Amino acid sequence: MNNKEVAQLLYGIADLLELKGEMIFKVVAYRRAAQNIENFSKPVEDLWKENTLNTIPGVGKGIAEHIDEFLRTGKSEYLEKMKKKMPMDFESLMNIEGLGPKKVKMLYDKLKIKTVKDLESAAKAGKIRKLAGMGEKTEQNILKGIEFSKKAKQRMLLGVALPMAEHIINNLRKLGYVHKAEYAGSLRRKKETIGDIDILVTSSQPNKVINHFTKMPGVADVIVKGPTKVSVHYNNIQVDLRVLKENEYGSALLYFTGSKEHNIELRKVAIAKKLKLSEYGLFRGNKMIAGCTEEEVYKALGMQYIEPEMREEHGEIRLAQKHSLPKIISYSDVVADLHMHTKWSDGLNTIEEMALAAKQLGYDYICITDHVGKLKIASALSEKDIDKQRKEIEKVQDKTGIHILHGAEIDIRVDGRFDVSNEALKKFDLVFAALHSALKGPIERNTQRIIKAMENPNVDIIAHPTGRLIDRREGATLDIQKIIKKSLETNTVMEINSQPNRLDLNDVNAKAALEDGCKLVINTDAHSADPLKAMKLGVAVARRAWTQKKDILNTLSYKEFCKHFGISC
Ligand code: DGT
Ligand code: CA
Ligand code: CA
Repeated sequence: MNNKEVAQLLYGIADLLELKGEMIFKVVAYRRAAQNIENFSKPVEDLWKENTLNTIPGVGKGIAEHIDEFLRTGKSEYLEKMKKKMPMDFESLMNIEGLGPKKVKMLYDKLKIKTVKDLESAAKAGKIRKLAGMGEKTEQNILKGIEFSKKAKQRMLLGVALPMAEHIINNLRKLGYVHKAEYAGSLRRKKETIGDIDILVTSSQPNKVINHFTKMPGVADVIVKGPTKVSVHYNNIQVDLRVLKENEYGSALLYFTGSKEHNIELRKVAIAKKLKLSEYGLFRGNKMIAGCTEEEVYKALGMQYIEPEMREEHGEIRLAQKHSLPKIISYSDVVADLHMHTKWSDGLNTIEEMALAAKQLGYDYICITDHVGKLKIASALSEKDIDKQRKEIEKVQDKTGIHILHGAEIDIRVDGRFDVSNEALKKFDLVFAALHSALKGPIERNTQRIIKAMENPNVDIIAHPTGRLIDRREGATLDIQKIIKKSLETNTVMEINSQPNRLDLNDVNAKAALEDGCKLVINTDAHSADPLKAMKLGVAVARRAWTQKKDILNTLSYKEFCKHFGISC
């Protein structure tokens, strides 16, 4: 069980307690413990084995007992009992955005709504708007939420699928009878969500590979099995494994990486050269002329190698034929992480712990950006603590030897103003502004909120510009062209946020910004040490947007970076 699963258990208990009408302090205690576990830098399972669960903030004896049972047995009697007593399909209803325990209870009490289907019919019949505190807009949002959850359920986040696929290929590569192993498909193209995982290996003993694979821990059931191909369910996602011969590995990797649209265009290029391209190789008549590696196939087609993240048939083939593809940013080009939180606001680690973790990842400099202002849910710092925090940052910088900038993340209110004074903002090296609430407002208002923030000379960066959460909410609709224009005019930079369910800006918006000449930054927004490792997800988005190293400001050296933002260092 990972930390997320344990946190999910406690969130579930908190929701049910709230629905039952338990005292609010009890509900809050469970949620706080869940949040801390989610962000905790060590696996809860390790602490459990060491008998030190109580070192996690907010985990007392009672909560530790629930975790113990859950880790021992894989479930919680307490939670199951409570669930059984609920008259409605509580879990599915809670998954609809905008519905919390209170609303679920009211919907049952007043309209006898038990399932998402009941909810959909009631909303469509206009019954929900008549309830106290609901209104027509809530009803519309519920319908949108139902649609969204239907779509979201079918795909998995890149950040969740990637470690699973890496685990599988590392396992397969260790087998003596497996030569090459790689993941293909949308995962290799690093799309933000993944339908299924495609794995390719080479081996002269396909039977043995397939038998080994179907017995791997995590494989729930085998969907179809053939001599060189098998599909299984692995931790809630389908995994297709194909075993290939050495000489066809490149053409198969090319084919199964896709995208389908890219493949179709490549095949046309082959046909124009009187060749035939398939997953089995590139052929002239019956003679195979390439297939062992992707590089040799592209070369034989008279073009440059195309990075997987660019294979979406967005003009990359034409450029590769002219040998004028841009050189996109590589996963090791980023030398700093500029957006992270510490115990000073809603983070879980100290400044020193974050600095040491960043140093270990090889960064030259970082920026600490705790929430500042009045945002309660983020335990924001008040203005009077800014100088104190700066002193600590200076101390940690001396001690750890990594450059640390003093930043802040501030909330853009509905009226576009901040709850922090300009005098206070001037104290920071970097100021990030971001939307955190009222994202459903009209496009004009949300666009204006960002524009107003950009116009403030103290604001340097707009964090996670749309505020979307891929699996939970759509985010603000924005007039991205207007925002791009303002970004150039005011030199305010937009962020690609690497949190697995944010990836915001997304690939499309990032590409639009770059094409107009904007610079961007890529950050993790980590709330504890471990999520600092998510940087590669943001870089993946940047690569899908055809970003070059020069477009990303946190590839600059510390000196050059400070010069760009006018920071004295
Ligand atoms: P996903 O799994 O929905 O996130 O997206 P993909 O791109 O991984 O799609 P998937 O798993 O159905 O197929 C893997 C690759 O195989 C796909 O990217 C391209 C190739 N492929 C699949 N079906 C076709 C097809 O009908 N025509 C062509 N040209 N290629 C295909
Ligand atoms: Ca796939
Ligand atoms: Ca597939």
